[in-house]
Amino acid sequence: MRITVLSGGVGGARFTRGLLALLRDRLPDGSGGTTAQVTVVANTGDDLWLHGVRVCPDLDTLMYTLGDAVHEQQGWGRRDESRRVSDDLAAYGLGWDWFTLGDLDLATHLARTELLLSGIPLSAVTARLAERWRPGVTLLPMSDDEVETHVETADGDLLHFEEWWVRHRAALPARRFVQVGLDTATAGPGVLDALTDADVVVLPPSNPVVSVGTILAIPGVRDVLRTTAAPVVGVSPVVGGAPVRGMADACLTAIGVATTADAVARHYGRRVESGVLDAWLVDDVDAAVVEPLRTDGWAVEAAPTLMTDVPATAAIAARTLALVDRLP
Ligand code: GDP
Ligand code: FO1
Ligand code: CA
Repeated sequence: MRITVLSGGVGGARFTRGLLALLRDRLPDGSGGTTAQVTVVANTGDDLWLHGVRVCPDLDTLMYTLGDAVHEQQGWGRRDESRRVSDDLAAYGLGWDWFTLGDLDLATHLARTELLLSGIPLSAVTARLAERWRPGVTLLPMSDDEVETHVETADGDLLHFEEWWVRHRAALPARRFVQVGLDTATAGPGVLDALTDADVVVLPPSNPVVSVGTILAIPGVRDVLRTTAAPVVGVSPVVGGAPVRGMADACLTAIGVATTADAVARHYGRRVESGVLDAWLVDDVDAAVVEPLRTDGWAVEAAPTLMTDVPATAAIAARTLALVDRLP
């Protein structure tokens, strides 16, 4: 079975970790792995140059989470991290005091930068770094071109997404999101094929605007997603009218979408209309939206969707895949 996941960082990585656990149980290959092949198409819109190194937050959260090296509570960066280099850079008045590059994390950025500067594209660099972490998936950047999400604030400033998200905690009202570089970007190697050749495509509980939305904006992705023979199923990142973590509500508000499990579904849209989804999983607390969505033709189910640990997430992944069986 070939499964393709469109992912941001923490939400998509944790979902994918549970999906792999499920597949190892259901489709074991005898070595603790699975006969299923999972491909993750990762958002690279958060990426930035800092101190001369290329930082790829969502690729690194996926690589560290699936490689069992992530700082679990933070959801980003490495376990057992230190910040000696970052603190010493501050002594030179360099860097941002609100954005810390840990010492171990810095090794990843130095390795990636060295390989990029040698002329290797991000997709091949990612595959090289992933050899060390063995994430158990094929990890594909959405593009080998730099496409950085910027936020246009109400007073017209254009901030890099990370500054808006981390420094300002998304508290500055955003007028719109701008993907700088999109006009000359192409989908990364293997990305469109991963959607065409999949048996199932999953939109995990990632940020619908700056994670999945960014990937969908890459030329060709939305079109291929709308036409692939694979069913496309999604999981709501909004539970009880709020994001489970982070500030996706500020992102949704910026694009005029309510922070509810059904508004996000309708924002993605059904493939039989002009959208990208065939089915949607909401949390039990949002069970009230099931009937109205079904009345509008949606295949939708309610289930527990809090990824409290790997077994719980494996159960969520099972309910997500089960949506396929209910499709007409
Ligand atoms: P980021 O790039 O690190 O922000 O991570 P993603 O974009 O992949 O995912 C962030 C989204 O995951 C947020 O909008 C959260 O609401 C959602 N999320 C995180 N944990 C959970 C969970 O346990 N259950 C559900 N349903 N959504 C979650
Ligand atoms: N998030 C923070 O809230 N504070 C930080 O200092 C920070 C540093 C950082 C360094 C490398 C990296 O890959 C991610 C980092 N993040 C930090 C998380 C980052 O903002 C998130 O991973 C996503 O970009 C949010 O979608
Ligand atoms: Ca992210």
